[in-house]
Amino acid sequence: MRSLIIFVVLGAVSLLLPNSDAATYEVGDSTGWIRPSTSSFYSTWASDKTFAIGDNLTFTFTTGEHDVATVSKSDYDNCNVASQNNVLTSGPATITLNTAGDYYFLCTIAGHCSAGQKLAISIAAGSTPSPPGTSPETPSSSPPPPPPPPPPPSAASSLVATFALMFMSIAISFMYFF
Ligand SMILES: [Cu+2]
Repeated sequence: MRSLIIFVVLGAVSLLLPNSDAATYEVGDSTGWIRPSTSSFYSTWASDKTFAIGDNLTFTFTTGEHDVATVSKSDYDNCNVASQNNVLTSGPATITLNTAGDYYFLCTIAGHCSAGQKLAISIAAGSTPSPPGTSPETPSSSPPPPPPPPPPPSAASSLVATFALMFMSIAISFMYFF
């Protein structure tokens, strides 16, 4: 039972700590942002990655040969490259993923999107924002950080209670399954 309590407390604490490992992804890795030879190239590239709030996407391309437009889902699905107004035309271009949700990008140069130069990614609502300038996360070998000071009697405390309750429920369901 003691380990269960530790599990619950650590779980609640870890949710409250800022996530300091914002990642920068090179879209397409060494291939960069090009008109790919297979139309599924960028969906394959994204398929094994989990993006979080605060992460950056860097699109590496030669200015004038490609661009990066942030578009709606329907424009993404239909490769509608006309009259896009959220277009980055200078390569390389970096986009910070500041909010949870779905992101759709494409190249507006004729024929490129339909050849597969398009990228859709998704950020889960539960992913933790990463404030800039924070130090790297402490190694797991070091002792766990002290619990945070008691929060003021505000919405924050009910948030903590919600997390604790959530983890307690998870812990209880674990007890039933194992
Ligand atoms: Cu292009």
